[in-house]
Amino acid sequence: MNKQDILSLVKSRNPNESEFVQAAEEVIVSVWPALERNPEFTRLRLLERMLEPERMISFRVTWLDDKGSVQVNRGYRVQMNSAIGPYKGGLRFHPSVTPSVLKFLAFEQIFKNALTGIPMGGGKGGSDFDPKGKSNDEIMKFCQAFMGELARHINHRLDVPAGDIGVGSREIGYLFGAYKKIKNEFTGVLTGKGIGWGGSLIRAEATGYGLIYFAENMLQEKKDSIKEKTCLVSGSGNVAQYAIEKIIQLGGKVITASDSTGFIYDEEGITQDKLEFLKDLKNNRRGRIKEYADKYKCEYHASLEGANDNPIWNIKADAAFPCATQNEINARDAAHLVKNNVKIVCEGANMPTTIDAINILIDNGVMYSPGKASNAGGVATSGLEMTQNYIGENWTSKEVDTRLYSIMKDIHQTCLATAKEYGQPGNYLVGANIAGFIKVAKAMQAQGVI
Ligand code: NDP
Ligand code: 2IT
Repeated sequence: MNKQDILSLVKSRNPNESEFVQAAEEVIVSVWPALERNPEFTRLRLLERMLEPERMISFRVTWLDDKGSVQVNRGYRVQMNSAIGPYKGGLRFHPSVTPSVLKFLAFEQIFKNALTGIPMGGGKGGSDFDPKGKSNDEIMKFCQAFMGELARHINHRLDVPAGDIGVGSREIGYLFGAYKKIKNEFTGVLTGKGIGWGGSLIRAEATGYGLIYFAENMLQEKKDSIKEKTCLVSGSGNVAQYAIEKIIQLGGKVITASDSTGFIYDEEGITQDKLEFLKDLKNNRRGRIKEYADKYKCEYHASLEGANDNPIWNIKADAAFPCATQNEINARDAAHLVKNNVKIVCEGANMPTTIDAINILIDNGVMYSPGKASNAGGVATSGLEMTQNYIGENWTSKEVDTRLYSIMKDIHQTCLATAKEYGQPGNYLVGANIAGFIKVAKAMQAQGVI
């Protein structure tokens, strides 16, 4: 089979799954040189095997809302690949969740987890449940109903979920409590737990901090740094908040943040005080980002229904960090970034850039890194949380942060070295995909046809 045959097979096997096909195409095209160098990988059909979930669970979640009405949602867990360790990956609660979205996320997670150097396989799960506008009690009842089924399919040595969009520390608490009650055991079956009951310091910060550590490493390659750079950040959730915090700490200036209703443009820059307001707004009061613009008297732009570009990416800056969701940078947005001389686009979200947009960035010399490399700090620190749970220790913030920094540095080096080895120096997409793929492929090869 050539790469077109594999892509056609993926399309015909997964009809109407555009997100999964997109993630698959990106990987198939970029790892192809590795298959050409290793005919055994092709004979064993390793890439085709990786494209098929080992197991996919779909279940009904029924719960009672505050009015006493019955609500029905769909829950899922995609157990994608366990060649190098237990399934590991987040849970997403958002109305846009479909099998296609979770399969793309689980597929990317295989390679991301391999890059961390920690033994973790790939998985992802979630529900089409919309947490927006729900009371705390409703969130708890939903989490309990969801875990009522998921608990049968996970444990700390088999599959360890964590947070993602719509699942933060509050939801992990309710999910963990439900699991413990059902199974009558206290184990590290979820990561992102609270400090004091098995959680790791720095896990909340890890994805955003790790992203900026990665960007700093990329910039160092050009004898440059984040200091004094003007930065665009999208999103205002977990990843965006801590990306902004680390940029501030390193002397950069962040001028945007967004949510699903619009974005703010704060020309003066988001300071630590303003960030604390944003954290409280999003994590506790669960309000809209417009409140930031009202308080600090800066520009606010509401999202335009049906718009074919995203105006946040047309603001003049040196660096861009998409930290909201998939496909938030399309070809037109990429053209705007190029026109404005943006030097670096580093993905905090998973697959925020379309394939056309990635090509435009790379062809125009913008430094670009795929989420599976630059956002791996979150899952890597989840791996550190699992290790602490297994050995019964709690490491200090400094210890975890030092490990996180060194993991991001190693991933950066691995990407660069692999890209060079395959004749595409500086191409982080090729480096990340091939390095992750080879690690998993070798494990599958050693474990036989299963
Ligand atoms: P959160 O739920 O904390 O925040 C998500 C943010 O993105 C919110 O500001 C949300 O706005 C916005 N958003 C979500 N969906 C959309 C949409 N369809 N259109 C526009 N804006 C949207 O999630 P995280 O910060 O955890 O996740 C953000 C991204 O990072 C995701 O791609 C996730 O997969 C990825 N990621 C997360 C990791 C983690 O450890 N949490 C690790 C690695 C990657 P609103 O408030 O209006 O919903
Ligand atoms: O996309 C991701 O890497 C995450 N949502 C974090 C997964 C994890 O298990 O910590």
